[in-house]
This record gives sequence, C-alpha cells and structure tokens, in this order.
Amino acid sequence: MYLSRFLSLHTLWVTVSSVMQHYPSVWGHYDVCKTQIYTEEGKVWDYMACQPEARDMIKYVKVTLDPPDITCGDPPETFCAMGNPYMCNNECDASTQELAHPPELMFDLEGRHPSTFWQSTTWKDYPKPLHVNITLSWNKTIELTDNIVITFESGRPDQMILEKSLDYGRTWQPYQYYATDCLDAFHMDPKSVRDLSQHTVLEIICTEEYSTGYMTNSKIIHFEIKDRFAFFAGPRLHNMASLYGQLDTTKKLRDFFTITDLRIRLLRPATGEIYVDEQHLARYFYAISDIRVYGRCKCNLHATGCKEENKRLLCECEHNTTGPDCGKCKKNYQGRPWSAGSYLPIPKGTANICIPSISSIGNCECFGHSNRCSYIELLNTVICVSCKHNTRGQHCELCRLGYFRNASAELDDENVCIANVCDNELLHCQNGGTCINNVRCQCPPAYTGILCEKLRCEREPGGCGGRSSAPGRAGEGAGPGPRLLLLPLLALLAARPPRGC
Ligand SMILES: *[C@@H]1O[C@H](CO)[C@@H](O)[C@H](O)[C@H]1NC(C)=O
Ligand SMILES: *[C@@H]1O[C@H](CO)[C@@H](O)[C@H](O)[C@H]1NC(C)=O
Ligand SMILES: *[C@@H]1O[C@H](CO)[C@@H](O)[C@H](O)[C@H]1NC(C)=O
Ligand SMILES: CC(=O)N[C@H]1CO[C@H](CO)[C@@H](O)[C@@H]1O
Ligand SMILES: [Ca+2]
Repeated sequence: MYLSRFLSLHTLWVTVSSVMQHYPSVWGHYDVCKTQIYTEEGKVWDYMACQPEARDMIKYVKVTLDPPDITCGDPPETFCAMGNPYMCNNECDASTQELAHPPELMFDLEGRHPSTFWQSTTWKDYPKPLHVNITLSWNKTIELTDNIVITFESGRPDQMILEKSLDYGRTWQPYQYYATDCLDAFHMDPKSVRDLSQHTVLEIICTEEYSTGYMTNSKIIHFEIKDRFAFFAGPRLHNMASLYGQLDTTKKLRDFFTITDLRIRLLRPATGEIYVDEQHLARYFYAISDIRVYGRCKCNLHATGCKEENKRLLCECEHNTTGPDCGKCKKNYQGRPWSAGSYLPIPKGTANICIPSISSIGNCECFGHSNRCSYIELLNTVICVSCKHNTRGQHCELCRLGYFRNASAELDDENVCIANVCDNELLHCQNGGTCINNVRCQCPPAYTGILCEKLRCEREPGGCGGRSSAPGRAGEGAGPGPRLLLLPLLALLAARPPRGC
C-alpha cells in the first residue's frame, strides 16, 4: 500500500503554516501564494497557485434523507442480527437516546466502542424495494482530494449507487455503482478502478469489490479518488505536479473530482444470501456509522482561505475576484474577462487577476482629446493614449511641448493648447506689450520679439551701443532686464501643474 507514503506527501502539501504571504508586487502578474512547509530539510518556503487547504468536509455538510421517515425507531421496532435470524433482541427506539439511531450518528466522531450509527427501518414491506437516498449538500463547490469512505454496520448493501451533483442538486450524475452482482443489478460488467487508465479514468464503473455482504469482515466502501489521481501522479502520488498540469488543461477531469452534493442511493440491503428469508425480514436494513469526505473549497485558484459563514463555506477571494467560488471579477475590476487561475507553469502557477475596469476608475477621461485608454499593469492605472489637439498627459490634460494653455478655453476645448503665444496670466507680453487674441504681442515701438522681450536696437546695425536713451527705456521693465525675466518664466511654464483636475 502506498497509503503511508501518500500521507507524508499529502502532509508535505498541506502542512501549511499559518503564515500565508504573497510575492511582493515586483513579481508583476505572478501574484501567487507562498506557504511555509516542513520537509526533511526543515522549514522551507514553497510557491504555488493559490488554493485552500484540503480538510474534512463532513463538518460543513447538510444531510437529507428520503423518504423522510425512513429512520428506525418511530414506532420502536426490534431487529435481528443479519447473520443470525434468531438473535433478535436488538431494539431501535427513536424516543430513547440509547436506542435511537438518528442521521447525525453518521457524522459524529468515530473510534469509540461500540460505534454510533444511523439505521433505517427493516425491510418489513418486502418484496417492495427498500430504497433510501442519503443526500449530502454543501451549498458550495468542493474539489475532492481523498477517497470517500462509507462505513456500514451490519453488512454492505447488495446494491447501491453513489451519485454527485455539480449544480447544487438540480441535476445528478452517477459516480459509481456498487453491487454484489453488477450484471444482474445494473446490466454492467463488473470493473475495478485498477482496470482503468489515464484515458478511461472518467468512466463510470460498477464494482463488486465492496459488496460481499457480511461474509467478509470489512464494513467499508470506498470511492477511489487516490487511485484515479495515481494515473497522473504515479502510484505513490509523488508527481502531483503532473496531476495539477492535467487538471489545468482538462476541464472534464477537473469537473470529475468536483461536487456540490453527494447522494448515496441505497437500493437493496445486504442479504448475505441469494434469496431473501421472508420469515425473518427484521434481519434486513441499512446502518451507516461513518462517512468521510475530504476536499477543498473550489476557489478557482483565487483564494488560499475558505471560511465558514452562517454554516456555509465561502472562499476568501483575492485577485479582485468575488463570488462563493471566486468565479467572477469584482465590480469595477472587469477590465478583462474573468479567468480561473492556473497551476501552470508548475509550481508557481499564474494568478490571472482581475484588472480595473477602464470606466470605473473614471480614468479614461481624456477631456475629449482621445477615446482610447490603456491599462498599465505595473502602475495599476489607466492612461489616455494618442491625445489629440496638441495635448498630452494621463488624461490629455497637459499641452505638448511648444504649446501653451489657452486660458480662455476649457480643458475639453479643441483649442485648449495653442502654439500662440501670449496670455494675460503667465505669458505676459513684456515691456508694456499687449496680448492680442493670445496670438501675438503688440509691442511698443522700441521693442520686438515674440513677447516684446528684445530691444529693437539690438537688431539694428551697430546694436544699441552708444545710444544715450537706453537707460531710460530699460527703466520701463520693472526689476531685472527682460532677458533675465524670460528664463525663469519659461522654467515656470515647464513645471506648470495640470489644471482642471
Ligand atoms: C433518489 O434520488 C433519485 C435521483 O437521484 C430519484 O430518482 C429517486 O426517486 C430517489 N429515491 C427516493 C427514495 O427518494
Ligand atoms: C446557499 O447559499 C446561498 C447564498 O450564497 C443562500 O442564499 C441559500 O439560501 C443557501 N441554500 C441553502 C439550502 O442553504
Ligand atoms: C482660445 O479658446 C477660445 C475658446 O474656444 C477660442 O475662441 C480662441 O480662438 C482660442 N485661442 C486661440 C489662439 O486659438
Ligand atoms: C480593491 C482590491 O481588492 N484591490 C486588489 C486587486 O488585486 C491586487 C492584486 O492581487 C491587490 O494588490 C489589490 O489590493
Ligand atoms: Ca458514528
């Protein structure tokens, strides 16, 4: 048996310390999970796709029995040991705690003697079939990680079907048939899981392995999850990476191990014989002492936590996803279609986070100078692309180099950035010049230049040298000379903050 080896491997995978961290954001889109695990080399960090730990799922189950009054004891009745029709001193009485066998006893802690069990009424209506459905519902999608194990007291049933639902009980599919005689009961050839292969692993089989009545000592029925995993991960499940790779790429395989509900359909109790002993029908009934289901919350690789809230399991979604299974993007994070995380590349996986919706940030607001935005993942922000009308900036709220803000135009005006030249705010015409329509400065006679910043005489032959009138004219410009004034002014313009935001 590879059970012990599996367990140590299993431990390695699930012995997760409470410390659960993420890669720093510098790892970019690899928003994978980091857990501390214990190996032979001691404590090490392991990086992997985000998924909750596997655990005992029975704690969170809701059970329904059909027919509802199928539990024994109301009215009280005596039943016989199946192997011995004359040992009939057992009593089931629902009103006496020591003699009652309610459904809860399938889910209590086992390991004590005698074991506690649920029991049905006896087959007193023979030949009418004794049919019982035991339905286990989680109201949450679960991925099975270990065998389903059902322990019967008093013989395993002659006929039984294990069914599953993936849609909260709306539709049901068989998972496995169990019979003492598969051909007779279900017109199926008997098979064992070990007869399957990677290619036939999804086949629904009928097995006779567990239906040998009271003749053998075993009380247990399995639904073999680990044997099926072994087709991909190897006989000792040493290569879980290979299994995860397969699960990632084959939806049918992933769905096979995924459930929201299970149903145990009991169709014929253990008789231990070919013929039913009609004289002693109190020998025939169903009794189950324990049901085990191990699995993890399905969170589409978008959560490492799964919490119980109002008796219901819920993924603690990350990556800006939401929903019970993290199956969709949060509002305002629909910048691209939702997709599940991926186990690939092994072992780190890919997070496939949801990114902000362009409209939600209100950031594809380009003041009408562009209708295209682009999401910059590194900055987690949206910027306008191809700003028109000589604008630039995240929201096209700035003017391109060499263009200036038209003070009389709003930010969404096509004329907001002008190659022109002057205004009455910052780009004053110098030396007493007047700004005409922001297009040009009307300069006093002695000055010239775009902003009237130059003395006209500078351009004349001989320059301004020797002119006696120069000092008087220089006095018209307040403070330092005009050229000195222009430089800080241009520096100021370059550093001009965005306006209107
Ligand atoms: C058990 O469930 C099956 C469907 O899964 C249904 O066809 C059948 O009638 C049910 N039997 C009882 C006894 O409720
Ligand atoms: C299942 O969960 C949903 C909430 O996600 C809740 O509305 C519904 O009542 C639950 N159903 C049952 C049967 O508990
Ligand atoms: C500045 O904007 C106003 C308002 O749109 C416009 O009338 C004016 O022509 C613009 N100035 C220039 C120089 O384009
Ligand atoms: C609001 C929100 O949940 N934002 C998160 C979106 O996802 C990134 C990456 O996982 C987180 O860093 C943000 O906090
Ligand atoms: Ca029990």
